[in-house]
Amino acid sequence: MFTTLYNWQPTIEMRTEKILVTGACGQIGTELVPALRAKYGRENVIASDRHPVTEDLVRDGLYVKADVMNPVTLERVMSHGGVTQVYHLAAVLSAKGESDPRGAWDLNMQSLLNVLEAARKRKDCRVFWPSSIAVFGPSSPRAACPQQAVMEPATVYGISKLAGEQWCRYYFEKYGLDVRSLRYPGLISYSGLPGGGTTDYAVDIFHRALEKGDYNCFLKPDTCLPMLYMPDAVRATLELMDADFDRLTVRTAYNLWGMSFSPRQIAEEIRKHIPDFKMAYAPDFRQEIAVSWPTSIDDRFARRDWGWRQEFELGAMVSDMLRQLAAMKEKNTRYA
Ligand code: AKB
Repeated sequence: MFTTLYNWQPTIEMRTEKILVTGACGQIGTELVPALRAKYGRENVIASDRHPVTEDLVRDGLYVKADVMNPVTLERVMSHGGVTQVYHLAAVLSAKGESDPRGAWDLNMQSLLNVLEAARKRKDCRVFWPSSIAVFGPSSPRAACPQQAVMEPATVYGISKLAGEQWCRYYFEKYGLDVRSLRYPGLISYSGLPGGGTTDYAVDIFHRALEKGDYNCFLKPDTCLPMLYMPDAVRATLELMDADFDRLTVRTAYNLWGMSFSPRQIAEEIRKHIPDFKMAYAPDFRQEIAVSWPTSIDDRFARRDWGWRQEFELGAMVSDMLRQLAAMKEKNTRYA
């Protein structure tokens, strides 16, 4: 026994990851932070945002109010926390970005450059940054849009994501910074609410269906878009960040896909659970953004390089969303 212990040598050097999540109170952060805390330990994950905080994020672990637009603050937080991984989620989304294109560009680009630069200065710091299907535009293939396609985005958000992808690749090639990225489709979640996206209807619809039994959709009934359920999105993010460095062949951002559906199709699926659910349509400026995006995505590079497989299709996602939201409502009523 003693000899065995005496001879024991660790085969790989283990290091404790220290993680910083920016934009932690947004739609992705609200679900990614708990997943990271479960995986790495709550003492090793710092959630940060410049907005008022989500209560759970503060109660359940480390939280710092910080503005990622300030490079000095960012570098200080990273160095005090001994950060080895950054998940940079802060961004202005597609629809909101169109009301202030310059502001959206400044925030999306400057914050990314601040993160890339701060990570480059640290030794061995890995970065995750979300890109989006918004990098594609009207001239991209509509169905099964490939990893490499014509990209002429129609929104300032899309332009910033496309430029951001090139910055990520540049930092990888020029400085060896290990930046990893996914082109998320529309994300559907029950904990975090989206804010300012074109695909937000696919989340809002559940809240209205449960509260009022109806929904007035801002897209036309047959506008089909690629989507992904948040549990799949969180898993994809963790899997990409864990993937073998040598297997990654895409250093811009990986195409990612879960399912595609139109407002009419999701309404029909909701009606299987809430038969009286009523849907009306009042398309606005977001319709034009939606039709500039592909209807489905070819994610074979993600499947090949790091084994991506989605779990949820439309039916399973709708059942789970309704079950989770009903459970949350029940809990809030009980403890209110
Ligand atoms: C949006 O609608 O802007 C986002 C996205 C597709 O990136 N959900």
